[in-house]
Amino acid sequence: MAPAAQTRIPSRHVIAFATTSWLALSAVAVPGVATADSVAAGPAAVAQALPSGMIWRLGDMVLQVTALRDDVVRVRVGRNGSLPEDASWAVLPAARRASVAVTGFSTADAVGFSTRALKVAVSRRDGGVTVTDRTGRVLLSDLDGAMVPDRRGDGFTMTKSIPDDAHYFGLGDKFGPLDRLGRSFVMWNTDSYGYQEGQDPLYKDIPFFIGYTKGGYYGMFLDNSWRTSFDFGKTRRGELAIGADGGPVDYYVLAGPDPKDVERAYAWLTGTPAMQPLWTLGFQQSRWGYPTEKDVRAIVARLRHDRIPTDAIWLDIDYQQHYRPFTVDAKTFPAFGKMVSDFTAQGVHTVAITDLHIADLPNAGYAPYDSGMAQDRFVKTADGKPYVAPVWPGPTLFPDFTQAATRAWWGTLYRQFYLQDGISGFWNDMDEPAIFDTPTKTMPLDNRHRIDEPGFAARVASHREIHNLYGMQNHRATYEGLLALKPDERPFVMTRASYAGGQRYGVTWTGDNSSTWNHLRLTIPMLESLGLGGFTFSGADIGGFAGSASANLLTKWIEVAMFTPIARDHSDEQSLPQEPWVGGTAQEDIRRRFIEARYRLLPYLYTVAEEAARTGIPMMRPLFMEFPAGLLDGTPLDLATDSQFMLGRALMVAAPPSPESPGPYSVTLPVGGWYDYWTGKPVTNLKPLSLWGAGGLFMTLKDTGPTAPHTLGITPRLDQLPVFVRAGSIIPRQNLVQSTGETPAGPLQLDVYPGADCQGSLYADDGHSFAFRHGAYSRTALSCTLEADHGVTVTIGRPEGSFQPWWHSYRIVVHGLAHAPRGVAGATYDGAAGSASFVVPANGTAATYRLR
Ligand code: MIG
Repeated sequence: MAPAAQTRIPSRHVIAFATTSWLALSAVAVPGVATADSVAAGPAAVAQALPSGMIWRLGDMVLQVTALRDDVVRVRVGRNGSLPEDASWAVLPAARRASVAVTGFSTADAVGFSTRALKVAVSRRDGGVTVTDRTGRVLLSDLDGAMVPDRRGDGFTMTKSIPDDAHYFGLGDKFGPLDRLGRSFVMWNTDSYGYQEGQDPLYKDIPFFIGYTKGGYYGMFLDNSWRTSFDFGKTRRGELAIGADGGPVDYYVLAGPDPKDVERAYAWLTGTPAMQPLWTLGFQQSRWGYPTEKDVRAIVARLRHDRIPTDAIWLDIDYQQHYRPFTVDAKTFPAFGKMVSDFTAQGVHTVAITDLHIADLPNAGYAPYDSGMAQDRFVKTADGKPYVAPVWPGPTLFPDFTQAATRAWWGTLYRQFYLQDGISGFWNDMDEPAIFDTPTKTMPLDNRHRIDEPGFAARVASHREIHNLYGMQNHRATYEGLLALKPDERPFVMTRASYAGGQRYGVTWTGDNSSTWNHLRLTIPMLESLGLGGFTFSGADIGGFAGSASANLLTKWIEVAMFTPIARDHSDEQSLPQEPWVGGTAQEDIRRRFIEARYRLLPYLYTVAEEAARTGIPMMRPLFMEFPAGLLDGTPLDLATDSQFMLGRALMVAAPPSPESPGPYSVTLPVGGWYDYWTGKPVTNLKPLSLWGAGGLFMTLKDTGPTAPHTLGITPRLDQLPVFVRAGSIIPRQNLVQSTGETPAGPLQLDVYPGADCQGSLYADDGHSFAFRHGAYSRTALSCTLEADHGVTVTIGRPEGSFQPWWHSYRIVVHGLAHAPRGVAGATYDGAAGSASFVVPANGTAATYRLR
């Protein structure tokens, strides 16, 4: 669905354009610079060779290609003889300024350069850019006309070729299959209550995708905040059309070919996700429609009474006076601060919603209005008046978050809640921004935002440019405001809208999903896609927001969600109750068991979370990220199943592809061997992998050896969720606690699943401060070796870092043992489980244990 303003110009016009304007070029040799093409002949020439790339002048168009690193190139196109403003809300300044030396080349057809990982060729004929990797694999290649100017406006469309075997992943919170091939998407942050499959656009703008072709992966990030569109061969087969209503042609190509390298490079460009406090990995309970303090207290009391491990209770707009942010309704919440501290005493953190809606309330003593007005902090209309529109509080003003001073002012509004009342985290909703009573659901496009941001000229920008950034800057203002108030605490802020790079400010969720089985199913690719775009700390409302979940749906949803990064049960004001006990004790028992499973897994979850925050590799991963070799010919495994996902390197969750169906399904088991997470036993009864297409069975993999993926037949049960452990993993676990604030009793458990390349990691820190940045963490490398005599050697490395974790001993449980092992004193063998366990001290030294 391409917006009208960016109609693609037919290619005959492109050719006409090329033969008129582009012929009139002249070569400009720059003294002192090793010119890639100083003797350029032909219609187009390098105007300037840079040590890290080149600049072309093509009539009034300018094309700059720069190598920021060997594996990251940036392409910019400007008009009217100049390049666009070199500024970004997403890309970190240090990344934008980075450069690496290139080697220029010149042929009869093209000029360009290569780095150690990439080659960029600009066609002499039409300026088309082709990016190739080291092996000659074409990653992105312009179809005729590098960047086709849309003469009807300020927009552009670029068209790149789609290789026959291509697939595309990413773009954030889109709601459909993981593979974007054959679909098109619009980036325009939109309040989308009760959205359904295929509905687009949704809440966030993350214009970054990972492409697959010829056995490898690469990344492409279009840094343009305007309304943009991505058409992956939907309108025209074989054509990837990327367009925008305005703003710069400014994009980055990330070499890969390993998808983890792409993720690391994207994090280098746009930042790693903000490390979250440990408690945010616990179970969180929320609802719109806990109308009084009494109701909220009753929910917390029941959670504790029913022994549902819980770390957070959320307060939606109900607690506010007339829905005015930063107020409390003293009638319905008479002892607000006391309530929060009572919850804290029970190990329950309070998270409060604080929408950006500053009520238009002159002379009423509403401090956010008074100080905001006095300081001129609000977005203006085209004719320069503060813009007022209806949202929750009624007539509302909108903070001008693209100004540093406005963000600083916004941050001060949290003082009472954060410093006095003891609220642990905040929720920024409606920041697309959503506006009531207007068909566009948002502000007039000519509203005026003031930009005050390093790299950008101080200028006034239209809402067209700022719309997709507004939520990100709201999120940032809150994050930075909390940091200013408590500089050594990791802020917890969840936003609904954002833009690329917003992961630096924390958490997001998938908005107003619905209580349907299809939503549960598609939550998996949606969260995976958010993770690919940096937003690894994401969740979907457990049970669904709009509508009412059946007891079975809620149960299955809790099961799956316990293996996703943020696990929050939330529902609409109109929905039937959706807490873990709804539907009776049989259901509650199943749900509790899964919530407990998550709490036992916390040492692993936290280790994976820290890895994500340090490297950018998401917690929740498509199979292709761990098994890039894919199917026979390299095809991503996820095409065979997008209801399976990896949580970290070691765990694979195989949610049912049709969760409402009682029918059996098959799970794809990638190469290497698997254990059942629940029993600890090796998975047997594997079958050769059969691939099904639209027309039925189209291929059965004949190779049944260990180098081929297999399938396993599953008969679904309400009380079970298949989870598998990759052979060659060590998973840290702990004894059950009711909240992350509680210290587990007994040793830390290391579950060893022997197999090839056996490894694991164990990370801990204080769970809430930034002391880990200065060495106050503990990271232990774990490994195991499967010996020729079927013995197993387990090695625990010497912990790195100065933090003293809570455990003093390890219980090592080695799975997959056919016989009682010898070699370790005091080991007990469980013949039925096929596992041996023994307890050893955790005394800060390295140790090796040999089981024979
Ligand atoms: O207009 O605050 O997505 O989670 O419960 C609805 C009330 C506003 C939308 C959020 C939802 C939240 C609700 N909000």
